[in-house]
Amino acid sequence: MRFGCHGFVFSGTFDEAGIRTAIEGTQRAGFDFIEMPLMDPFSFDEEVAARVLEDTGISMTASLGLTAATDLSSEDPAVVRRGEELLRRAIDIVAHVGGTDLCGVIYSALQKYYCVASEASRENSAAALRRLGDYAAERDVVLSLEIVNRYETNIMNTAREGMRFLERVGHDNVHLHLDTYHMNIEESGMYEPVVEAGDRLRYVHIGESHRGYLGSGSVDFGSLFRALVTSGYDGPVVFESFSSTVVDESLTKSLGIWRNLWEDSDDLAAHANRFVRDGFRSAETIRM
Ligand code: FUD
Repeated sequence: MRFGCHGFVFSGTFDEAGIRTAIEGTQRAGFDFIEMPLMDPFSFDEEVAARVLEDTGISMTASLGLTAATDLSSEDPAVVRRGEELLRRAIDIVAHVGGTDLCGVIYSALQKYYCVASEASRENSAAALRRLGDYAAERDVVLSLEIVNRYETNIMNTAREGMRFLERVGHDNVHLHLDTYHMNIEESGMYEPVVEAGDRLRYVHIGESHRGYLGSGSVDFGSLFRALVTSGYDGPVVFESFSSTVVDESLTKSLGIWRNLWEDSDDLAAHANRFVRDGFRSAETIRM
């Protein structure tokens, strides 16, 4: 199992200084890799990232949430085209730094919708993901669709709905990404969704119910760790947390990050690294 940390734990900006801050912080906390948020991949300097990754011995995955202007599930073909262009750029960055995964809300905008997703929306998103699945596979990058709660997409909110959407996509390079923060809102428990996703589960986010310190909220991590160990999951596991201390213009608004849940990124991340590794170790011991 590989353990990683989301870049927003350390920085809200990803210019040269922000990239360095995020990667070095991730290394200091003891993680194996960083999940780099690529909300604006066109302004991201992959040469800088490659250099800092090499210096620190840390590897990189990436994630993003699309916006209304790049929504793959839009009924406007021009918007879908812009979304595909942005995602191809993100895939190129991941491939350039030798990464293997791009995940997140890469099938719709990361925002509240005010209507049920139409058949055309679902179909546009699925068709675009089939094309992107090919593009990513040619570059040895795997795509995973993050299941988020009802206030952040209208395409799917549970692992079961995610599996149905994957069937529609029908591409073996497009998988599921589960996140405990969202599961805690939408699922009936932490165990079943992992079983339902089976071998299509490729990426896991570990986040608390309030997105702060692990263990200080209401997420049942014990069941989640047991489910992952029992199912033989061996993909990336990433700590994700948000506080008003670290601000990204668009994400802060779309995720409603108004509260200050922590100020010390180093302490938060080191605690999370221990929490997740210990959690998996005890789940493995129980299994033996
Ligand atoms: C959004 C979320 C995140 C998001 C990612 C983008 O609620 O959970 O995982 O997709 O932070 O980098």
